Amino acid sequence: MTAPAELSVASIDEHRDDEAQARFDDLIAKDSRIEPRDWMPDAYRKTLIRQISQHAHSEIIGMQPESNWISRAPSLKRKAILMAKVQDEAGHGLYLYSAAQTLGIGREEMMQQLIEGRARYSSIFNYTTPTWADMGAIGWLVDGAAICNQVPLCRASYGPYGRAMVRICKEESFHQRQGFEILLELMQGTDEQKRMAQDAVDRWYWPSLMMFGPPDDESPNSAQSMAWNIKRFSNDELRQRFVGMLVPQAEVLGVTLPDPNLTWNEERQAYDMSEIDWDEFHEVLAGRGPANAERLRRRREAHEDGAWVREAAAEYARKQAAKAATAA
Ligand code: BYC
Repeated sequence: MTAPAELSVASIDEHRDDEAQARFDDLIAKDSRIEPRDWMPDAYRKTLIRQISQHAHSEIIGMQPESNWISRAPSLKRKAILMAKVQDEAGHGLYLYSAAQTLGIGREEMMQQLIEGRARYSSIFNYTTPTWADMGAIGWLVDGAAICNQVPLCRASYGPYGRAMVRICKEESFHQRQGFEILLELMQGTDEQKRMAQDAVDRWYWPSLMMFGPPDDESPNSAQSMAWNIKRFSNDELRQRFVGMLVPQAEVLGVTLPDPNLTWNEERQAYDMSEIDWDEFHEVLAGRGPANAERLRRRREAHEDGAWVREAAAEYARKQAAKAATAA
């Protein structure tokens, strides 16, 4: 059927957009997946690029606080486990950069945004790791918070993101258990080891709660991301769930969670807790955390050190393509 003569090209395009939007809305309403081949609103694409690239950067920057301890881990076994964990984080970064690339952004562009300090990554990785117990606290608290936040993301409406999250979550559960086990061993050790474990928990507890993002009434992206089935629970809901998970685990470990107001509220069926220091959170986001400058400096250095690998890979790919073209 031909379009009536009086319809302009612009109105035909508008009609096509309306149809595409209706298809998109229908997929979201049915809780189905949006795939790279599907039409999607620009704002949905931008939101995903923002969240997935920030997530990828977090994984890559997140390698630093732990790799710092590989050479000093207390035994060969601990060294091997920590090396494997840090390698897993690199893998997570790569799945996530690949997922973001399906939305039309290049890897190089994302990397530039990161090393030029124009991209966000999780606030948690701007804290320092002065003792071995920090490896336990990162595994237990940071990976624990990551699992809480990321298990619902396995059902995110964007297919490549949700699928990447499935594997990432499996690996994160192992990471969380290894952190718990490091702390358990320290808590069964000497008084000094117990003090070291408690000190690490004291330093990482509040920053790990900040990983879930600002409170719901100050979270500009949540409502739209939830309407698009990217986020399934609000920042505060997940934070609350995380605290509920930690309390019994802290009892098993024998550590104290550093919040004097942490009490079970029978009526709400949830824990009451002290107010988080949001000024600290905003300082870290503004680049003024304890290790922001160091993390970016190290990332830039690693990027420059890796230039020859990227050049060699590109040259190899060029030669292979030339060979294939000659053969054809
Ligand atoms: N740190 O409207 P909101 C790991 C930003 S890696 C920094 O609530 P949204 C691991 C937020 O980006 C774990 N920035 O945002 C790796 C937004 O800024 P813009 C990383 C934060 O997106 C190695 C603004 O604040 N996990 O586990 O709806 C070793 C307003 O926030 C933070 C992920 O990336 C923060 N903590 O919700 C070990 C999970 N919080 O972009 C472990 C995926 C908020 O508007 N991401 N901001 O300028 C998410 O689930 C969501 O993006 C968030 C924030 C819950 C983090």
